Amino acid sequence: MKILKNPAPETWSKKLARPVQKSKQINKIVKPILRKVRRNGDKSLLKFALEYDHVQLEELLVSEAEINASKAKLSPELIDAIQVAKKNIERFHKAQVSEELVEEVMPGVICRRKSMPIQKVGLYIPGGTAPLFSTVLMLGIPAVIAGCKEIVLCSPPDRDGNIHPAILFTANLVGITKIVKAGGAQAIAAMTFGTETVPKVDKIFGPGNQYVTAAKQLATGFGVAIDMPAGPSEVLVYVDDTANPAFVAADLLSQAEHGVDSQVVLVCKSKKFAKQVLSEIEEQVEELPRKDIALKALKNSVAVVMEDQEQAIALINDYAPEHLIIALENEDEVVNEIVNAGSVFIGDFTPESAGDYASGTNHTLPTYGYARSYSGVSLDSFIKKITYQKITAKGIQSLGPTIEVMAANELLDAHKNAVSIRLNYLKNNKK
Ligand code: HSO
Ligand code: ZN
Repeated sequence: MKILKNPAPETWSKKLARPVQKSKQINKIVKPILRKVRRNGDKSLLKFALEYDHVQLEELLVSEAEINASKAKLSPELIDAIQVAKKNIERFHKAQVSEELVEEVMPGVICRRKSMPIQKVGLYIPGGTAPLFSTVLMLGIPAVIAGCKEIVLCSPPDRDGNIHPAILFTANLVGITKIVKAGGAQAIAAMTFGTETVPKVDKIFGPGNQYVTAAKQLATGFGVAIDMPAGPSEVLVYVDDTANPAFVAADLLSQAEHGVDSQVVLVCKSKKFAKQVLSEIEEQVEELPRKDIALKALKNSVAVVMEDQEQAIALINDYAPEHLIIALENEDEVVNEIVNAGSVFIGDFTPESAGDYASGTNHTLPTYGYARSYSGVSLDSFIKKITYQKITAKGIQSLGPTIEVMAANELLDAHKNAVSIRLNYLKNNKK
């Protein structure tokens, strides 16, 4: 991890560049997968399971017996932990439910707006090196609260044809019953086009490797929405010398262990503090089972010594981190200046891990600078809003002339007539 001192604004985008993704080559592999699943449905899913997951599946759908057996495979403390996390995440996401909005904008002109669940959603949960059962909570809970009619979860099977029991247990706990053994781009293809087993969905959620990400992006070309464009995970930690270097190092490493292409950024006020953090990292990384991954991620990472607070805030807003940890003497004041970040963690005792697992906020967040324009997943991601209007006879009489004059000036006479015909009717049918 390099240390930069007071870098000039024009150098920020280059010096804090995220690792680039080679999407062209990936699309070359992913497009045929989409095509095959579209054409051959379940048959291709079974073939891809053999090719990529090295397992000959009998059934794509997880059986009730498998779901029921999952609990016994987990320790009681893990079951308790999942339940505590579920409660907090449920509470915070239930609080996001919004009331129907009704506004009589003029006498007799009533406008309403109401939330409607997206009817069919697909959740992708990666398998592989880390079974992300926490993501089942983060996506499944808001989907259920929103009232989505169909929720399907896809996750890759292991070599024995099983999905990790913690994923199955958590899915069942939140109320998801349709779980499919399918991973990678083929799972995304199945949810995009539908197969005999997998329903075609309206929106696809969830993290994944570059193939999954590319497939999700391609799915948008077939009318399927996605949660957000995804890139590797990242954290930016902004601290002063009052912070605890060991805490800071632990936070940076918690994000670095996610993947070799993760990026972590330290912004602090003195070189002395930066050095303390770096030596803490060196010590702590030795103990990590995912040390090799973390070390590679640290190569993409930087420590920035920024003496001027205003400059530091400008750099953070420019970078737009997925996760932002702030531990400063005047942290509340600085937090108010942040305009671009996925999720903000405030104070010495608020590690990013809290939001990753159990505090209640969602951990599916915009990476790669998308925090400038995207929100993280929340209840809103699973609903759309329908507007309604009802205009009375009195209402159209007062609003009608406004519409007529606007339509005439846009040279859209049929629009104008739709109003005039009614106004004339009312004039001729006065009681
Ligand atoms: N930090 C990850 C979420 C996660 N962490 C899941 C642990 N499990 C992406 O924001
Ligand atoms: Zn994490």
